[in-house]
Amino acid sequence: MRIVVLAGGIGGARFLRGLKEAVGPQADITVIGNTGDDIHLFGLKVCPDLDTVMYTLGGGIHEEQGWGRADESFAVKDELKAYGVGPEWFGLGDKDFATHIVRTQMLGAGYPLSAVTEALCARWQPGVRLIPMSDDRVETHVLIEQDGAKKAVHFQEFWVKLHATVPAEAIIPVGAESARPAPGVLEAIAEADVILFPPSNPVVSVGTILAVPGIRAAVAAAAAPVVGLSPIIGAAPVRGMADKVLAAVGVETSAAAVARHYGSRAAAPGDASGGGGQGAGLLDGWLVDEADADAVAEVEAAGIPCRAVPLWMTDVERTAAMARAALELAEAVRRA
Ligand code: FO1
Repeated sequence: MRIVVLAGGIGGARFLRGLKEAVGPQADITVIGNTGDDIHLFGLKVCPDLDTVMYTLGGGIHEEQGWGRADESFAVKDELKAYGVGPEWFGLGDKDFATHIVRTQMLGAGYPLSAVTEALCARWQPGVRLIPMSDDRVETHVLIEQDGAKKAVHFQEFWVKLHATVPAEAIIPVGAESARPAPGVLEAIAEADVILFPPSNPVVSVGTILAVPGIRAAVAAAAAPVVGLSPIIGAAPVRGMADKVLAAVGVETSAAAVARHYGSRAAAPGDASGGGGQGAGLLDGWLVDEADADAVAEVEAAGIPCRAVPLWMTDVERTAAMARAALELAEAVRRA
């Protein structure tokens, strides 16, 4: 079975670990990774979400943190600080630096990011095919108001430095409008047997991937069923600060509102329940947590078959059960 997953960082990576456990080594999993979080620091290109997926599936992740390397040291960061060179708020460890040096060196030699990612994965053997959404530069910026003035800051500055404590007024995937899907992205979507949206951030992770021209349309037109898992349980994100960026796009922090935001593939064009106001909807199925069982009827009323199952990714076995539930729902809604 060919499974395509549109993934952000920590939530996407942890879901993928459960998915791999659920489907076993025979399954063919292609991960289309968000690169809107990418940042250039100290002359190096850092790809947090690609690396989080690669390290998590390759056994090198700092488990508690969810990003960066296990058993990390920070000698380079400390030396940079001694020179007065920052930013200090972004924690790049020594082992992690090596990844960014190799990536930047290969990019400088003319390799596209997709080829570089493949080369890095040759070391980590994540057991999936990891493709960046685009080889072109896309950088998510967040419009905020500070000291009475509006300004756009890099997503990492909003997320890590400001801890998303300043209201986000708009999310801008800079460069997305002229980016092209990386080689293999559209083909993987068209040839997939199942497409999954993991419980990643619907705005700055999955939303940014869908903002690359051609990807949203490919998902909407895919022969495979598209099933998503809610990143919201109750009125709060499973992890991270998804609520802060959902507000910026006018979406309530609830499992049902996120489903409506993605929209139903079954809804007729122009139907208010389909497409989140952005054209054709994307979902054939949606999973909410048991705590949100009340939302099932609301999601189904929007034309999206929905089931309530446990969605806390507390360990690999429970996450594998979530993945199985998503695949079962995909089978149940598969078009004849
Ligand atoms: N997240 C933090 O909260 N603080 C950090 O200092 C930090 C550094 C960092 C370095 C490399 C990397 O791959 C990820 C890193 N992250 C850090 C995570 C990252 O900011 C976000 O969680 C993702 O971009 C959102 O998916």
